[in-house]
Amino acid sequence: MKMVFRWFGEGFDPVPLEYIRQIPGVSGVVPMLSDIPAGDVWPLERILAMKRRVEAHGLAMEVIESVNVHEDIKLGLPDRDQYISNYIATLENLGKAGVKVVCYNFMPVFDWVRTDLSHTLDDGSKVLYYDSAFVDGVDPEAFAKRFNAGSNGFSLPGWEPERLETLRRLFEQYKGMPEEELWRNLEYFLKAVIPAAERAGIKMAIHPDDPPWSVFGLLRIIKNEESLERLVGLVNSPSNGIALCSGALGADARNDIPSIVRRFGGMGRIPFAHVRNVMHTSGQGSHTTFYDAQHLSSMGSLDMYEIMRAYSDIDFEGYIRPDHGRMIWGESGRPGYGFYDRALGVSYLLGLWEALRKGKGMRA
Ligand SMILES: [Mn+2]
Repeated sequence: MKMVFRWFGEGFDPVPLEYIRQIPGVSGVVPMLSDIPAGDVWPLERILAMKRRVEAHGLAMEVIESVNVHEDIKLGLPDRDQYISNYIATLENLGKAGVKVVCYNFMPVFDWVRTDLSHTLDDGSKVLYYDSAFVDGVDPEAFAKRFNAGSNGFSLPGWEPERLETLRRLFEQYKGMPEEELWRNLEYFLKAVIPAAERAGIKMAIHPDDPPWSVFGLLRIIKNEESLERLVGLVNSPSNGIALCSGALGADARNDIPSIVRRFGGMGRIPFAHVRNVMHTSGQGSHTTFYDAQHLSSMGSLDMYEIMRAYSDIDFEGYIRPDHGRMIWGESGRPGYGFYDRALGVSYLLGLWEALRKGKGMRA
């Protein structure tokens, strides 16, 4: 297992590489070229420059998150072939730079969705919070404005201001699309991209939809064990994998994360893991609320020991990172990506890992 840490790149992340290097046990960062729009090719020189910068800080750059999929690919529009060939060119360049895993998602229009980016807990810390009442029946454009207003000046993946202008058009385009059509568009994309990923020595890792249910009437298809089973079957290759996010899937209490880890990790289809907790604050049903909690089992609804035990049982050799952290200790930064709480998450996960490995008579 290799512990890594999300980093949005120079000028896009207030957390300096110097700080990340000081977190005990972190061997690399998971960066992206944040200024390149979805659909454009990532130039090799830019990738290599980022890699040099990361490595100059004693960190590795073997996982990229995210190379975003252009909406026209998800919509299955005629110009998707051009965007797919651009995607392949990006994978080739990333492969040349030694990248091993590329995380992506196939969520229409938006990346992850929360309704409050700065919800205060009893201890004064701020968390990402979701309340279905603010999503159901609310105009998405007004919602997006409210969302960005609470993001401390940072634009969030999938919610960039320039995308908001086309929001209404995108909603029109997805209107009435059956689930099966989105699945067909995903299959078309993977059948083209996975062979190229194999040649480039890259494992593609799909991030589950977050939350794993429909929002604003938009389709969400990567949401449970059944959909992951279908996903890995679309193209039978180790390069067609999953970025298993315990928090994204765990927002739905019906998802048994340790069992999913054992099943797909045991098949070698989890090259990358996001391990974080989530607190269900309502019954699951017509009105759902949750927040992205502290990493500890005792602070959320997921049993993190059992999740890490599942990774230990399959002798997980992939990359792992903490995920959405709280804002604590006076920090202000990118919502969900504060430095301190994610660093605490790293220490906790590594502590669980050491105990589990040594309990099995193995090295941590
Ligand atoms: Mn995640």
